[in-house]
Amino acid sequence: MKKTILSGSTVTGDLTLGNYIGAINNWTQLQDDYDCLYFLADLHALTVQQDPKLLKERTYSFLAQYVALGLDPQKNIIFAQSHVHQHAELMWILSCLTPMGNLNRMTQFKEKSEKHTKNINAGLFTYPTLMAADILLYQADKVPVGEDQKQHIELCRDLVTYFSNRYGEGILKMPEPFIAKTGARIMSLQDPTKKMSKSDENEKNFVSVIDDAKKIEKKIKSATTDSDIVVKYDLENKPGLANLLTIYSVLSKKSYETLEKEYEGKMYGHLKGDLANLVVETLAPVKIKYDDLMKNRDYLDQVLKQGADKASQRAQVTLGKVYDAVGLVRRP
Ligand code: ATP
Ligand code: LTN
Repeated sequence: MKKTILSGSTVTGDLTLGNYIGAINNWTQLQDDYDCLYFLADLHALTVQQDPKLLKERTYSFLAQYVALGLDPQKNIIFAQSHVHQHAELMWILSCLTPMGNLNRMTQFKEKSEKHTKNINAGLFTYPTLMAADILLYQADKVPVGEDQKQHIELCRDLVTYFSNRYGEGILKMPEPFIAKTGARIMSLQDPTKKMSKSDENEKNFVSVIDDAKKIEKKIKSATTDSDIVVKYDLENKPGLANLLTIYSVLSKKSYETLEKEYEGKMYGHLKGDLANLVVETLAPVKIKYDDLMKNRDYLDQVLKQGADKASQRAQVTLGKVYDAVGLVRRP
């Protein structure tokens, strides 16, 4: 029996190099050896205000980005969260087990409520409980995410313990986070003390996986670095350069040491130029595939339908067990 992997991305903005390196690049590497489910977190997107038309469009766009980045719909179950109603239902049960204190500790909530001061809604606060439902419905063993999601997965693990203590062991499986050693936290290009984020209002801070070559080049070349001239991975003193070296290292599969040697005696500008070329080369085929997929709505709908059918079946098995365990009467 293959182990189960589940992950997803919130449908906001366009996927960035951070999402690719921290998450989706790892998802594609797991698709042959694991039983994988990857979803479009459209319900999560509603925690910040969305234009309804744009959200619909973006859901298709995200699906096309997933597939263009290498997720094969034949090997993985790919689906939209809102197509499987069990997510919201399990969330309710888990909400009744989630202590307010645990949610209060979530750093993402603190950051997002500082950013969206006019829309601090209950959904933004309880979002990690919905994320726990996403994971637990499919009895996932591992959840491949970037560093920023570690705390949410910890909450999910706590909820499994609370649930098992109250209603019995073996109904919900304890998941593990799966966080890559390199690239789990790609930083903003202009401010390397902040995480690269696809909903950043300054687009110079991120490279989107569907940006054109010109944009990519400009953004990488104007990334903030220090005024020194020695190419060395030093996270504390040279965070901007360290970020570029991390991107370089993951995309080229070369170690920091190898890169440092290659750039001995060369200027930062040289490295930036080469990195820009590497990013362009990596993303050019993605953009071609993406444009092609976006012209084929029928195909995208077919992927969504197939994914929703398979995911719903599995989700219902878990939800049935949970409803039973907590004492809800089965519908006669
Ligand atoms: P938003 O700005 O809308 O909050 P985001 O860029 O943080 O979006 P998510 O949808 O929250 O992206 O994340 C999707 C996946 O990408 C998650 O597994 C997350 O951990 C990972 N991820 C997000 N940003 C980064 C980053 N800068 N470096 C590495 N991984 C990241
Ligand atoms: N919260 C995640 C997206 C997400 C997720 C999940 C990731 C929602 N549900 C379940 C892994 C497993 C984020 O990246 N913002």
